[in-house]
Amino acid sequence: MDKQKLHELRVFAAEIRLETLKVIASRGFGHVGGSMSMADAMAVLYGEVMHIDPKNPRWEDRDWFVLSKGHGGPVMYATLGLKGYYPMESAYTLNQPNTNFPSHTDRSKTIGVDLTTGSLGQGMSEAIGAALGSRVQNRPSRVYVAVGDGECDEGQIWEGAQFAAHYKLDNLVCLVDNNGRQLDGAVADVMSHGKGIGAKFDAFGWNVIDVADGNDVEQILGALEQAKACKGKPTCLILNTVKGKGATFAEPSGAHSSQPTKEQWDEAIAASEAALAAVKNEK
Ligand SMILES: Cc1ncc(C[n+]2csc(CCOP(=O)(O)OP(=O)(O)O)c2C)c(N)n1
Repeated sequence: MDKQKLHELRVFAAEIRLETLKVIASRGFGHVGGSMSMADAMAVLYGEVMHIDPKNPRWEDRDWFVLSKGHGGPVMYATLGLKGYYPMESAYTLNQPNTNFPSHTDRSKTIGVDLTTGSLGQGMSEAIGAALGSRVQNRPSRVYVAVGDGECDEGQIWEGAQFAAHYKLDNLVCLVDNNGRQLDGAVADVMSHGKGIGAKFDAFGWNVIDVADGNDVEQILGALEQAKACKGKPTCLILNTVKGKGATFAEPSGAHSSQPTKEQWDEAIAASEAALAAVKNEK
């Protein structure tokens, strides 16, 4: 794999982490955990894999991204801002009155958000509709949907999984943010997934790829390339990630949402800036 490209993607992921923190810090509290775990996948999707045009966000032949775990809005706002969909600073109004950056992603408010989410499970169905619609209209668009492992408790995920396999939607990729935690504890304690989420998607007829380190851009990129080559079935990536990855106050506990003190915010942002500088210096 192209070393320079991987380096760029690592830098982009570190930038996304820093901006995600800044976006949430502007409000003082929010969904740090499930935003930070997704930063690397966002970097690979928006930095390399997806066909998009930030100057023409509703370009009809674009690839689509649906953050079905819509509470991770800040990581999406960081990514889109860094890609130039809007000035990054405008997202420092997270969840404030009249903002275009609500805590959960909303296509009617934020430039570059393809579909509205927040009620867990629904984004999967929306993404499937987009993938089927794209095929019916003979468009080249591929659709990427990110779901949480806690979100996979929703029956709607599995109705969608059955539908997508039946219609052989090979233009659909579901990325499971398998960080092991949901709102009020470990996924295994709240509602265990038996033989695992990957085994379930496999049973529904999907192509399943386990990404051992879902915070490693090289592994994510390799898996997304495999997904593109798979014909006749949708692909599911199990991204084994760390909730809160890179946030000094959230990573140790894997907290779902956080309201740190000013000192904790300052410490986290300084650490994230240092991490970005270190990645930039890597060969
Ligand atoms: C239908 C529905 N039920 C409950 C919620 C409240 N809720 C928001 S996030 C969350 C936990 C999600 O856990 P997971 O999917 O693992 O997200 P992650 O750990 O990746 O942030 C819950 C229960 C919701 N948004 N929608």
